[in-house]
Amino acid sequence: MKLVVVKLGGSAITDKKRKFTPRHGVIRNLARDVKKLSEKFQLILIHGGGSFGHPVAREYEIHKGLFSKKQTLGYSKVRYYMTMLNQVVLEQMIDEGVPAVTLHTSNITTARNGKIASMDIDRILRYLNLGMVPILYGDAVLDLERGFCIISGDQIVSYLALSLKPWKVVLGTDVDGIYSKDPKKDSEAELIPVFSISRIERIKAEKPEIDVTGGIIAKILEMRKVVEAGIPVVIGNITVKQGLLKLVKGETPKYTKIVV
Ligand code: IP8
Repeated sequence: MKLVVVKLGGSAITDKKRKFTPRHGVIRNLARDVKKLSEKFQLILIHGGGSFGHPVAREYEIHKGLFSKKQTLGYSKVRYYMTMLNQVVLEQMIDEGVPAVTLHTSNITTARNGKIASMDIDRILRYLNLGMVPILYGDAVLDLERGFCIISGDQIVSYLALSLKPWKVVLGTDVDGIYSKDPKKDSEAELIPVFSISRIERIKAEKPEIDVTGGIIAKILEMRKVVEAGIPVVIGNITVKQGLLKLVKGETPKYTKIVV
């Protein structure tokens, strides 16, 4: 079976404008797609933080590393709210009959200077080999230099992709792909069907204020090594019905393929 690494973006699975608000309908549809896909593909799911992880990480500046004792409560809170979001995702998967299993990122990952230093990939592979669907998520993790930090879902995606060489990487979000301008603010924004990482400076998308892991620009840069390794990376809308299903199968007319 072909392996597909899938990111369920925080902007798709949560309402980013309302703290701690999952988009239940979207998650349910995603679980249905995952159920169908799991019959043909091996899948690893990684979800983002959305309005669960980011506001708390930002409030306590967890992404900047440990510099004040007060942040330790913030670390606890990030972990708490991310587990809460993960439970919502996991519950829908299980309800749809997907044998999903969460590997809490923080428990299998160590970072160094804000980057993944090590991850227990063997554990992920063992679940895959049992025919299960591992789920990880962007999380607060221990950092060998900074005490702790935030590891984005995109970092996990690229780390796993480089280690496991999947057939495809699918980045699911709440818009059709990468645009010439911010599609939520500018009606003249045009979808870019093939986006070359070397032209990154051309993107006009503004960095969303609430995203501690750097928004779309960080996302694209994180994928550089993945596309350089020859692994196809596509980004598209998973908030529409069968959005994920079609993106994985390559049946969607609107999406962005990221190239070197
Ligand atoms: O939403 C970050 O993951 P992302 C998760 O994939 C936290 O950037 C805890 C903010």
